[in-house]
Amino acid sequence: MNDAPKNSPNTKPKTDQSDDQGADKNANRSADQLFQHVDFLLGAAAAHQFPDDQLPEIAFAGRSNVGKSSALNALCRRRKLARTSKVPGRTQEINFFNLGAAGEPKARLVDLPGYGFAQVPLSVKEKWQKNIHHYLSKRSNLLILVLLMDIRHPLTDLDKQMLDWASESNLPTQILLTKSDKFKRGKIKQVCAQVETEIERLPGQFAVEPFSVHNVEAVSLIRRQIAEWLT
Ligand SMILES: Nc1nc2c(ncn2[C@@H]2O[C@H](COP(=O)(O)OP(=O)(O)O)[C@@H](O)[C@H]2O)c(=O)[nH]1
Ligand SMILES: [Mg+2]
Repeated sequence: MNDAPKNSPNTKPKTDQSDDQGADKNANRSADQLFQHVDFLLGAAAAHQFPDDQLPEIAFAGRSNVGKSSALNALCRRRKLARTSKVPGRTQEINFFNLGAAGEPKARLVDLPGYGFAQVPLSVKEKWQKNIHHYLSKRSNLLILVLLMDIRHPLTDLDKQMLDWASESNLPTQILLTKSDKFKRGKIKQVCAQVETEIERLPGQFAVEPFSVHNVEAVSLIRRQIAEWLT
C-alpha cells in the first residue's frame, strides 16, 4: 500500500538518518537527566500512606525473583537503590522513589511488592494481591505499568492476573521479558511473539520488549521510553 502518511516509519527517506541519530542523542540526554536524581521517598504498607500529590507514577511489578530490583537499579544506575536479594519475597511494602532533582521531582517510580513467592502463607499472599490491585485500580496519577516476566517462564497465573487488572483499569502496560541474556536471539523473538499473541486477546495498550541488566542498549531503551512517557 502506498497511502501511508508521509512521516510513518516505513516511508521515511534514508536521508533522515542523521536527523534520527540527532533525535536519539537528544532522547538519551533527556532520559539521562531524568534518571540523574532518584531518591527513595517512602514505603507504604497501606493506601493511606501513599504520597498524596499528583506526580505521574510509573509502577514496576513482577513475581519475586524476576529481576525487578536489578532492573530498577540498572535504570537508575544505582547499586543498591532497590534491594537485590537472593531471598525472594521479602519486600512487602509499596516503595516510592522520586525521579528528578530534590525539591522538584518530575515523576515517581513505584516498586510494587513481588508476588508469587511459594513460601509465604496464603493470607499474606492474598493481602499483597489486594494491595497491588487497590493501587493499580485506584491510583489516578498512575501513568504506566511496567510488568516484568522472566523470559524463561512468562505468563504465570499471577502475571495473567496482573494483565487482566491492567486491562480492566485501561492502564497502558510495558511488558519486559527479563534475563533475556539467558537466550539466543531466535529464542528471544519466539517468546516475544508468544507473549504478544497471548495479550492480543486483551483490550488495552500493551507492548513487549526483551530486557537484561547486562544489555546496555536494552536498559537505555527503557530509560528513554520512560522519559518519553513523561513528556
Ligand atoms: N542473568 C540475569 N540474571 C538477572 C538479571 N536480572 C536479575 N538477575 C538475577 O536474578 C536474581 C533476582 O534478582 P532481583 O533483582 O533480586 O529480583 P526481584 O526479586 O524481582 O527484585 C538475582 O540473582 C539477580 O542477579 C538479568 O538481566 N540477567
Ligand atoms: Mg526485589
